Amino acid sequence: MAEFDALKAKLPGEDTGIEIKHSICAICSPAPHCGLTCYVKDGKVIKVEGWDEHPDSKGALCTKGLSNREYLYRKDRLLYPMRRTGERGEGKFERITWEEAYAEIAEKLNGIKAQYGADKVAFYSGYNKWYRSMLARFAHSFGSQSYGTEHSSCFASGLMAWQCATGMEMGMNVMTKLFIGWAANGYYSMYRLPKGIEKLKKLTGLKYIVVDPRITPASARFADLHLRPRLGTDGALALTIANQLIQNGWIDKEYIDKYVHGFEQYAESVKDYTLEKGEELTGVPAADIRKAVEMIRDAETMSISESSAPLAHHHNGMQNYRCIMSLLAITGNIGTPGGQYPSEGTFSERTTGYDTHEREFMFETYPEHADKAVGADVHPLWYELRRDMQANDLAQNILNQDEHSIKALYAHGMNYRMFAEDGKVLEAFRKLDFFVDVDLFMTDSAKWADIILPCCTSMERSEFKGYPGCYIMYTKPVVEPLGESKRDVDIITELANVMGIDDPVLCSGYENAVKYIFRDLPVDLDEVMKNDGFTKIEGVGVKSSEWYMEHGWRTPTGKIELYSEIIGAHPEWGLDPLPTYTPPVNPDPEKYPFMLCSGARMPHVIHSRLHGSPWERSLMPDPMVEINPEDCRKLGIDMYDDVEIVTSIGSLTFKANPTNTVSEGQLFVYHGYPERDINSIIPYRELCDPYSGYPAYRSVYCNIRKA
Ligand SMILES: Nc1nc2c(c(=O)[nH]1)N[C@H]1C(S)=C(S)[C@@H](COP(=O)(O)OP(=O)(O)OC[C@H]3O[C@@H](n4cnc5c(=O)[nH]c(N)nc54)[C@H](O)[C@@H]3O)O[C@H]1N2
Ligand SMILES: Nc1nc2c(c(=O)[nH]1)N[C@H]1C(S)=C(S)[C@@H](COP(=O)(O)OP(=O)(O)OC[C@H]3O[C@@H](n4cnc5c(=O)[nH]c(N)nc54)[C@H](O)[C@@H]3O)O[C@H]1N2
Ligand SMILES: [Mo]
Repeated sequence: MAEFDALKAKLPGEDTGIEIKHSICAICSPAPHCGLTCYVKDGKVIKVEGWDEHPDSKGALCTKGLSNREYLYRKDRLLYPMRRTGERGEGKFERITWEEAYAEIAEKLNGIKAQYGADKVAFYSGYNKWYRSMLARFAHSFGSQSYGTEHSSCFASGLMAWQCATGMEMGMNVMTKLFIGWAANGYYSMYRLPKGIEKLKKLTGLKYIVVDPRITPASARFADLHLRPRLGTDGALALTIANQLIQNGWIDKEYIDKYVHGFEQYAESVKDYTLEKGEELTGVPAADIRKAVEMIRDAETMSISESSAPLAHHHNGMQNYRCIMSLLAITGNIGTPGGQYPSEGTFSERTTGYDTHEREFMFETYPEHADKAVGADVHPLWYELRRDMQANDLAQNILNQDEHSIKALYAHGMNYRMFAEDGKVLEAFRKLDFFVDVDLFMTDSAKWADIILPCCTSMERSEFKGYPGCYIMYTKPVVEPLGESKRDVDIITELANVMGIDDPVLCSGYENAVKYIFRDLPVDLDEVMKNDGFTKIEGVGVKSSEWYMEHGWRTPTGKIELYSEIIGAHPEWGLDPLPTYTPPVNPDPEKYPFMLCSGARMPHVIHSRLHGSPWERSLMPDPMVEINPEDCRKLGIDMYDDVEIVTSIGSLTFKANPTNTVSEGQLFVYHGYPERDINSIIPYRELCDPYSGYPAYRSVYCNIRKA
């Protein structure tokens, strides 16, 4: 009886046969990657909870993390390599061996290389980050610049803004006196951050401004001031604040003279942004803008959060960041104590506190003389700063069917529904000579592949994982990989070997590649691999902001550039070297009086991934549109009515969710529901950001009516 109870209670021990093992959650971005405690019995995970000793997450786990067991055992997990037997997209496949799969891929990709050139093969990675340095090097060593990732829509736009300003990438600082959560609702998208902020508010009297069109848990719980601009108008708001600060002399003149480039031109360019004009452009009452200006004036130090998506997903996306960052520059808050410290991802897209040779590893075999990466012609600033393919341009490149068109696509985690106007992506898939997709699940995108390869989850593999505070860990599988699934990195290595790629470092495999990347660090990775927990690398560090302030930033002028010399050197790009504002594009204001934001985060799902987990799906089963009750009244819409959203390229039906959290004239819809694919009605090219190439997922003019 006692034994029975212990088993039912899932207690670990010899009597129950339940073992405790540790891993990390890789369902969301590399920033959290929270620690998992897995209860394992008979080779199966039977329960998952937070890992208390994890140095970063310290036992915390969100709804998504708690569903790792469901995720691992999802019914549509891919278990074997497969070859397509039916039409593309039809979903008919036959099981093949790994040897057959590799041989066929090698023959096809090497054949395309011989006939059209290596640069006619594109390499793509979806959201997942851990194998990316291997995939990038694989693409480059094969001879193609066209390696691209979900960064084509996420995170990198902000990095580009910081690159223009300082040559470094982003980094925020909550140990400040005034924090602006600009498009930030961590309660849904970064669940550990708000707890820290709540604490700091109590301990240090931190002042907090939220800039968000909606009322959110963040605005309700800790905003001292909540500014609610209309979607996509943040640039105008920032420039209005800047002009007030300049006109009133509430700026740091000494800092500007010493460290900032282009202030005179900048001040001239913002001088028409009066409070009245700011209110007209953004919808934020002039008195509220004035309040924000005074809070900035009174704050000793200031830092601003770095949204990776909501500011970027607009026609003025990258410029929105630059406008916002300019507030830090003119108030002396970049690289100074309490202000914002630009920093860089040093390993697997995390700022770990130690430098590695990762970027060198990814780019030392870059084929400079190959055809430029896809998108370089349409989005030259993207190419200049990132050197990757702008994946949003891939579909059009293929559909052009000219001498620059990509013929084959090799992808890890392709989800066509992440792209705006994604019907075009399917059209492009149809035109490809060859398409390989590596995924965990039989996704709707995998169904279009010629060969599908099964990879495994974080719980079934080993990987090196770095955390801030100079930590490194080598995780251990808690269970055997399901079926014949393998680690992404082993698939890349084994394929590179079969293909005969002339790159001994890549072909020697992941563990050796990471040793190469870590070669100058005082740490023995063989020891790290033996260790079950974390290793702290002692006596290491990266160049500090103080160092850059003294020796100059990595910009053409060595200063913090309000006027970007990189953009200024290329008038043919038609881009503005100064941070400027242009409103979202409305193809027909009569027809499209509403503004749609698609994609603000839901706490329990992430993109395409968890809609297939019954647990998570049950929390918000129906695709809904949030709409202001006053708009509902005017349109005769009730709670849960079917309503149709119409854009310039199509229409889709959702359930109405009237709520005062959104303002009149604005609609919020969530992406990721396969049966209501909002990206199928979001136009790409005419709305996108010309600087970054990002789609304007969050400022789409549209109409709404009762269905
Ligand atoms: N309308 C709208 N669209 C958006 C956004 C929005 O806000 N609104 N947001 C954009 C943003 S910010 C992002 S980041 C993108 C994200 O979009 P995607 O990158 O498409 O994200 P996911 O659907 O999470 O993951 C892609 C695929 O990776 C697979 N996968 C998971 N783990 C692994 C693994 O370890 N290895 C391999 N090989 N595959 C794996 C998943 O099963 C899935 O099929 O969407 C963008 N699209
Ligand atoms: N639970 C969960 N967590 C996630 C994800 C997920 O899908 N689910 N996705 C991950 C990914 S890929 C990303 S990129 C991040 C994104 O995470 P965040 O950058 O936090 O993005 P969101 O939650 O989409 O948006 C934050 C807030 O911005 C507001 N917003 C929308 N448009 C605008 C605008 O034009 N101006 C202003 N000022 N505010 C605006 C929204 O109302 C929302 O409340 O989250 C990551 N974390
Ligand atoms: Mo993202």
